Amino acid sequence: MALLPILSYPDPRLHTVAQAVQAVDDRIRALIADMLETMYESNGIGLAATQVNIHERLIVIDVSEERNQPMVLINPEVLWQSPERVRGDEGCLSVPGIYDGIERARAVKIQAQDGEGQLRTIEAEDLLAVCIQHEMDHLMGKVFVEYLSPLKRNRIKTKMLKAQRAER
Ligand code: QAP
Ligand code: CO
Repeated sequence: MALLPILSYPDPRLHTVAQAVQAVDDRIRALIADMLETMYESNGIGLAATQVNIHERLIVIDVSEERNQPMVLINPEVLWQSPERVRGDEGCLSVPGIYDGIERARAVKIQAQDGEGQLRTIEAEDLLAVCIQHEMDHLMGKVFVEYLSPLKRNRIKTKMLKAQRAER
């Protein structure tokens, strides 16, 4: 197991479109373990492979209070999304310290392979549904701040670049 470095916005690699996972083999199983460890260590509720610079369609999520319900989504596809939408504050491990309101479908039905490669259908609502949509956006190269106004996005970009410069 290993902690993986997380790409920080506005790193252009966050805009890479991920490719399908071809087989759930030892390499993917090791990646899943490392991504879960990285997500828990960072106190995140979701992490997409894109964020650790692996451009394959793999997501880990745990929205439970106890942090003991890991969920692995491989090659996820949306089958249905509710017309009902909700607005809630989102954050992102790639945009630390930034939270803002984003509108999303309140519920989604998705199909994905689990950590064993088994195809499953998942119906999700509320926080889990929002988290799945947020993470699936990462696989398409989209970061949540891109839903905000250009003014807000540019302020966030400047703030992040300044913080990254201070780190070095
Ligand atoms: C996506 O985000 C999400 O700024 C997952 O300092 C977030 O795990 C979906 C985090 C909210 C739905 C609602 C962010 C940790 C974690 C930070 C995360 C931070 C430390 C974000
Ligand atoms: Co994110």
